[in-house]
Amino acid sequence: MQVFASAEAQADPLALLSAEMHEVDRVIAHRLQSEVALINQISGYIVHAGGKRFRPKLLLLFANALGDPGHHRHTLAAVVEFIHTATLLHDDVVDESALRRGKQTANALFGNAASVLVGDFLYSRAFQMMVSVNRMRVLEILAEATNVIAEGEVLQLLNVHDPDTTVERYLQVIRFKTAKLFEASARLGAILSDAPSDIEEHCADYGRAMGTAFQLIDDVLDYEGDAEVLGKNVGDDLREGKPTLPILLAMERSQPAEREILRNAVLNGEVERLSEVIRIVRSSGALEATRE
Ligand code: GRG
Repeated sequence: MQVFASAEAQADPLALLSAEMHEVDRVIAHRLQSEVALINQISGYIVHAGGKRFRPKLLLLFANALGDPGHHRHTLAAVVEFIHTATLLHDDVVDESALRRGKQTANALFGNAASVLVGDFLYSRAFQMMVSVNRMRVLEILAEATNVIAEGEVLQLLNVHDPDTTVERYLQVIRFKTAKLFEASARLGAILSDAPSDIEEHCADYGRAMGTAFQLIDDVLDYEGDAEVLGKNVGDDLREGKPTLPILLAMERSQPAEREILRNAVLNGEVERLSEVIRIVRSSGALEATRE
């Protein structure tokens, strides 16, 4: 079977995407609604806090490119954004983060309990919506993806404060916690288009590679000044004791004295010598190596 993109999608995929994202935002606003005012307040706050909507866009790009004939893609695009947002709410509680998307986190504003519970609301609302699409394969993909995301977070817990962790373990964490939802989003675009399995696998591979690169860049930005633009503070991961790829590569490349400073930074989390750590990571060439 050959897969054809619609003439519209071939002509200008990005223009089509921006029009479609209005529709996705409409679905998001509609499906956020709850009878409980506090849920509306918190979910409205986080969903409209300026997220980039990467995962819905990825799903729509593949659905359009492969000629999805139906109308479920807007629902599923909203579903992947809800799942993503639920994970962010939970993650900010786990990490005790104060900033997200350049604004105060929901946990900082509304407290941990409300944040976790609204995350549960968004996740279960996403579940209702995916069931309404009435395709078992869609359910399988999203159920597996959320399962793997949660596993990734638990694996990360095991990595935190462990300076002896390996690059392989770090890569597994980011494939699980970040790349899996990118992979699922791209794959769903193919599934909605009834693409043959080899095309579906190519889409999934692309999504996984993009998600992995995305998280690597996110981690690199932790050591660079412009991270503040993204609402992160330089050194956030380090303060949480997360040994990310730049740190692991810098350790491999450093002399014993500098390696000891990096090890202590990961072990203790609270980084008194942050500027020194940043200098070591930068001068080791680890950031450039991460980009490769
Ligand atoms: C609720 C199913 C469920 C699981 C909870 C806490 C947790 C398990 C998972 C957290 C996973 C996580 C936070 C991964 C990091 C993903 C990441 C790179 C987030 C930032 O993505 P952007 O930049 O965010 O796309 P915006 O703000 O643009 O939406």
